[in-house]
Amino acid sequence: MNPATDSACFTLDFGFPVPGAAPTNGGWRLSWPTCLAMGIVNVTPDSFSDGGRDGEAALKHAWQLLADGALILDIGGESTRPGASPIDAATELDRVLPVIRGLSGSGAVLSIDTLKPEVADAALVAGAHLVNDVSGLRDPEMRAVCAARGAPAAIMHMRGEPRTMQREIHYDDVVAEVFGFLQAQAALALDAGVPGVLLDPGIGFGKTPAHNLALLRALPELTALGYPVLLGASRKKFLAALSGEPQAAAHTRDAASLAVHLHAARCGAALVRVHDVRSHVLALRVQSALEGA
Ligand code: HH2
Repeated sequence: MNPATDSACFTLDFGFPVPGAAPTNGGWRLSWPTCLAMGIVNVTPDSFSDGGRDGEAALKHAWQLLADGALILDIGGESTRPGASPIDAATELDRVLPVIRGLSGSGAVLSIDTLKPEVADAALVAGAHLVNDVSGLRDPEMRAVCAARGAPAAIMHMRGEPRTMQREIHYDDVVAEVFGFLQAQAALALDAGVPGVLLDPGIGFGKTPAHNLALLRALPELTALGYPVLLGASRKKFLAALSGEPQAAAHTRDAASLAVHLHAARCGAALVRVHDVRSHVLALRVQSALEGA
């Protein structure tokens, strides 16, 4: 199947029942026909575009994103913006668990955005359905948690760690290195028993604007690998320069984000991770109609 041109059907496998998923031999499968939105729910004081949200505000925001048409909500308690300092697992759990518990049983598909296996594990027990790991399941313990709980994972490429990732960035061949890493990590995860994976090139994570552009232009090569692809460019800094307004604040970058995400959808991406769900859902529907999907 070539998701860029066929009437695509994206799938993600789970080891337990998930809202909207159908039973398969030994598991449950979530299927969707065209690129859809993963809504960002940051429960952080310091996220780069929408920090400052406490649990109650995050829950309200999450309900709005669902009403706006998000397929999945991605809930995060630790900012991974360039230069961000790490926090401990207890603090992260204090932030995300009330939101996950508040949404559990609501019919929403929930992703936990974390680097820590212990946070992923507690979030899955509390009602999350999949793990979004910006370090790409490099920690074998993270693969073990996902496998043991039957949770699929989003594998993202990041060079280094958030605190230092934008320093001295060098790749010999960014496309080959990033896509090669994702393919290798997908194989490791599936071998470890993780039921399904999404691949994400990690826009802005240890990459210059030129690296981001190269990866975006090469997206058809990533979708051709056959795994569902997730892309997150929402409000990221490189968009300000690309759109000719280098000083533009993060919350004014939604139009630029939409342009990148429509490109991703045309290249066969399965999901786009976005702040402004409503605009993306409407634009993706129009794009599908234009393509006759
Ligand atoms: N980007 C961010 C966080 N998590 N996960 C995936 N899979 N892909 C991404 O591109 C990605 C991600 C950073 O964005 P945001 O959540 O808005 O900011 P912060 O990390 O400051 O909370």
